[in-house]
Amino acid sequence: FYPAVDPGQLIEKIETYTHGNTVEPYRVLVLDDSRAQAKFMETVLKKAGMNAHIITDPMQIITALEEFSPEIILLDMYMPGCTGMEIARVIRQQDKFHSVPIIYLSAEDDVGKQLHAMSLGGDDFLTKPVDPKHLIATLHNRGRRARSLLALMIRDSLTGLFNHTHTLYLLEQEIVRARQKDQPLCFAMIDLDYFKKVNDTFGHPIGDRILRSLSMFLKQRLRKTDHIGRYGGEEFALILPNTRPGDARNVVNEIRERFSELVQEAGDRQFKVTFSCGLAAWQGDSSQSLCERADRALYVSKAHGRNCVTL
Ligand code: GH3
Ligand code: MG
Ligand code: MG
Ligand code: MG
Repeated sequence: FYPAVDPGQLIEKIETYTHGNTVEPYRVLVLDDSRAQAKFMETVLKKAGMNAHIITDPMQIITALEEFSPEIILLDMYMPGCTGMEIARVIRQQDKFHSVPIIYLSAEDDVGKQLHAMSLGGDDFLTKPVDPKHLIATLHNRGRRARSLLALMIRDSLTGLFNHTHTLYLLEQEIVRARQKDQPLCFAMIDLDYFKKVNDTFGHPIGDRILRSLSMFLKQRLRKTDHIGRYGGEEFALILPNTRPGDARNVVNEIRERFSELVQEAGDRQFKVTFSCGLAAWQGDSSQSLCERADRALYVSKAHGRNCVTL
């Protein structure tokens, strides 16, 4: 059935359906042992503006996950040597792909078997022959939802900065990149000074407002390629790729000074807030060791009277 349909005829319908959206193409991994069907799927997905990666051998799944990092997975149910359900289980075992949408695509029309397959980690079941419009609509909906969930998962809700987990993930990534490109990398830990007193004196909502304003302040003053995370309560982490230690110190020091001069307001009361910073340059060590060195430098800044940067 599949190869008999001219994918060219589908373009118009699909384009109407996707409203010519200009979202970043969804990365869709397709596993189907039938080369003809896989090829057909590839054509349909590409016409719909998706980034399709096709495999026909189930043994390639691990490599494909690793290298392609799909956002959605389309799985055939019956293949020689294994079933789609077994593949779904392998995918679900990996933390990183725990919530990636898996859509079965099969000629299996026994509802009991379909439900069983879905109970083993699938999110949808589309019966072949599938209407391409239906397929593309399903992929768009699943993809959009997966992306918005992911965006929520990696951010801190108060400040909109990256959360602790994602900050550490980014640090790992940047260490890999710094090693590959043989570039410098700096990591900074920022901790607001006497913040408990700020809360006690002016109230928690004012404290929250200051956390948000420091976040904005950091965003405005750092480069697009830098990463800013809320490491903990009143602690922030800065990842500064391709930055030499001396330059990092100058930048952070200037931010520290400007921030310390901002006049904060609580009703008719005015006050100032400062932060301390510990900075560490990557020395080929692990992310954990880099964090520990930044943390120790932060401790030194606190011991030296706060409102300063230690490298
Ligand atoms: P130091 O200069 O030694 O860092 O003193 P500190 O008071 O900042 O340090 P401490 O760790 O004792 O207290 C941190 C305070 O930060 C505790 C808490 O009141 C405040 N804090 C942590 N998270 C939040 C938050 O989400 N909102 C607000 N308003 N305050 C927070
Ligand atoms: Mg098959
Ligand atoms: Mg603290
Ligand atoms: Mg503090």
